[in-house]
Amino acid sequence: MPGASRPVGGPGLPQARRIVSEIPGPRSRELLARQRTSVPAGVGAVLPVFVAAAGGGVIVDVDGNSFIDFGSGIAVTTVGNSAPAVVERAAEQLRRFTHTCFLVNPYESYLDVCERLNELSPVPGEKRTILVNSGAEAVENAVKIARAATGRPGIVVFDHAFHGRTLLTMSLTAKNKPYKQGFGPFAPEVHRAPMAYPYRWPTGPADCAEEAADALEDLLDRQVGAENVAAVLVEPIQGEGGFVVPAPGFLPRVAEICRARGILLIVDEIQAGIARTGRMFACEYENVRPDLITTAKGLAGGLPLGAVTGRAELMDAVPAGGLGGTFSGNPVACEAALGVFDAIETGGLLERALELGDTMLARLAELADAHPVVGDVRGRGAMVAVELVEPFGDRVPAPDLAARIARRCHTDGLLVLTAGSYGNVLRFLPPLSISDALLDEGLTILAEAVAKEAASAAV
Ligand code: PLZ
Repeated sequence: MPGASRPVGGPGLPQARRIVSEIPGPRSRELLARQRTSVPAGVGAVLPVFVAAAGGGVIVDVDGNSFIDFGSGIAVTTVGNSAPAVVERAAEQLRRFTHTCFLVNPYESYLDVCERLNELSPVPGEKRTILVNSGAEAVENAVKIARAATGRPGIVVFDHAFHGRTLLTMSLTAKNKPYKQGFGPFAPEVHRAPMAYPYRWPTGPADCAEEAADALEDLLDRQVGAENVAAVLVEPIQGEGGFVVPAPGFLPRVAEICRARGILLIVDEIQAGIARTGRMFACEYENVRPDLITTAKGLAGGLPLGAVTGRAELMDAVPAGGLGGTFSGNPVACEAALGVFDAIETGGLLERALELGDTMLARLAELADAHPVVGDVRGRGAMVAVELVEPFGDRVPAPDLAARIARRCHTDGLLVLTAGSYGNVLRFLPPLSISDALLDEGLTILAEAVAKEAASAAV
């Protein structure tokens, strides 16, 4: 950034959109050229501007452009980038000690994070939590624990699911390209059931929950054999799959189906959890009480931390030495997570997520009324999306239109992300620290981009 070699982020950054160069700008282009010769081509970037500072509701790049942030680093900086509560605690910890390895010498902040997650999570009864480094590692550990506790191998997942990029979690993920193509053979004992996706359910939304649950029962009882299944793993709102909110009643029926067969229910809250939807955990919306919950992303305000929280008797089924990792539950990340919990509580961030959601859903509903290409508007709290379809036709996915709208938003100074099995979903995940003014401005930029691109799509 010209004239400022060490910019400071956080809420003190000027909260304004400002575009001063082409996007990406000259300095970002230089860095991109370096990236091409130093980083493999398989690592992509949604908006390839290099970041100088971020905070509140903006991301400032190395050319001095300031973007409104509707992405939060994919639902990670929920409490804001460089949020003061996170920075202060993490910085103090950096000066005390950076690492001991919890398996070698434990430290108290790890326990504090586990106790908070045990208190807050809707898992019933006595609970335990293990900390890890990432979302994928949390899912891997949840599956290990479920298998050890039940003595069964099978895992059932859903269409449109995303659970990570490691061998097991990529096998659990639904979408072939870009996540799986060329990376097989995949982990065995993974079975897939239809997701209760109201907008795309063949018989319409009314019977979606019941019919999808019946299909799960059929898979368990007639194909796999329930006695071979350790766990059903489900996202309470599908993230990468396109912010699919399961038809109401589906998740409670999945829980019932599992309970009746001694199958564990693992809810993957990695994208939807930690205040994002206006509840600490998105499965609370349907009063679902999972056996195991995975969290990551928003948990430590940007530092790498994941967790599995579960019923004590399941978590304790693995003998000492069976779980762990060198960096797992790093003390700086633990302090950051404690800062996140404080920020959520003292900042009233659950309510703020609901407010942001109300504003977004209202504006997006207007957009859907005005433009038939906006086929569906859905989400909860600050986790909201629109699904784009061709102007003529029956819900034909429009991925090119989604990409064009996203690109127009980017050049106009609004960071939005795409998602969905068909690549036709625009998703909105603003940090909960965004101001009303920036949220409003972002939604106006989006509305203009949709209007312009929808007009050219209809020609
Ligand atoms: N489970 C529900 O959303 C990560 C992926 C970004 P990690 N989603 C963002 C990308 O393209 O790799 C995710 C998720 C759900 C698991 C994960 C995996 O979490 O921290 O990326 O491993």
